[in-house]
Amino acid sequence: GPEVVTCGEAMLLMLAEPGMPLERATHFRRSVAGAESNVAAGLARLGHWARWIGRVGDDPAGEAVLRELRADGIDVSCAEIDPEAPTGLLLRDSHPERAVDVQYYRRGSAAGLLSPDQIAPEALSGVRLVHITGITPMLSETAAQATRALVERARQAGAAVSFDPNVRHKLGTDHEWIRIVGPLLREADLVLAGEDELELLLGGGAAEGAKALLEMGRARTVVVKRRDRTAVAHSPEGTCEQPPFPVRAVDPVGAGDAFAAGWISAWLRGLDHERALAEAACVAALAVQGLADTDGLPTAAGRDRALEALSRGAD
Ligand code: KDG
Repeated sequence: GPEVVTCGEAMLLMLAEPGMPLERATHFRRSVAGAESNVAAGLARLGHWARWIGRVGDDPAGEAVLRELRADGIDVSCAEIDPEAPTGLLLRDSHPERAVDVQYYRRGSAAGLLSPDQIAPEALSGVRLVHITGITPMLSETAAQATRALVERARQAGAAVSFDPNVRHKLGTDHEWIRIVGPLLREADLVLAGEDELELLLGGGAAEGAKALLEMGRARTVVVKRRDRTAVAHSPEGTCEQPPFPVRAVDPVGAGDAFAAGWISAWLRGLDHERALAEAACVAALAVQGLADTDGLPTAAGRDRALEALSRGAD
């Protein structure tokens, strides 16, 4: 059975040719977007059995999304095709430095019709970790219920819960993020969050927020991705830091998902925090060198090779 289960919205991605602003772009490449399916793709590429749960529409976009996820080695056996609503679409441009222009066409999409019914206990049997992000509960009330059901089922299955807030301001107001996603953050065993996200969801500084989460007794590790791009792992054993690897970024979108996949893979293999952070930073550094969200994701051998080369470069 799968080692990891994740759940969210996978969308058809139309990616403008590099450097072109969205309103000027005429050539688009079709790919797939979605934070949770990106993490599943990262884990699958690294050699893990990863299952993605979600809904797409009964349309060519949905068919293309499922085919690409399958081709990426993701287990989509618990994904469903919804007869009522269309597959979500994401249009974006691609710039190494400038902020990326992301346009969602996802309101009323099939993913929002996700409900707790789709979270069958069998879908989680034997899994070691369930990965959730703040995006899914922000899609709709039933998707929020499904996310909470997933956490509950993870506990019943004895699986750990990892959580990335993935705050997307286009999906809700600050208040909605705090109200809907804040409680999920406090339910996670492993947290991977941006400095700004912890500030928003917990109030106050991110390091203090991380310590507060550990003191609540649920979280065992809180990884903070700081504004200066250093990643810091906080745990009851202490803290450990990883600066970013200096690489030339082609497209920064998907870096956080790649980081999460790298971290989770290391966790599944029982590695220590220092090594886990280095692997996560390495997978992220490789991901930003590719265009679409998942293009640059490495195999396990590719990660090990790159980590060796990057570490040598850092000496
Ligand atoms: O993490 C990358 C995602 O932002 C992208 O793939 C789309 O899931 C997405 C979202 O909601 O922004």
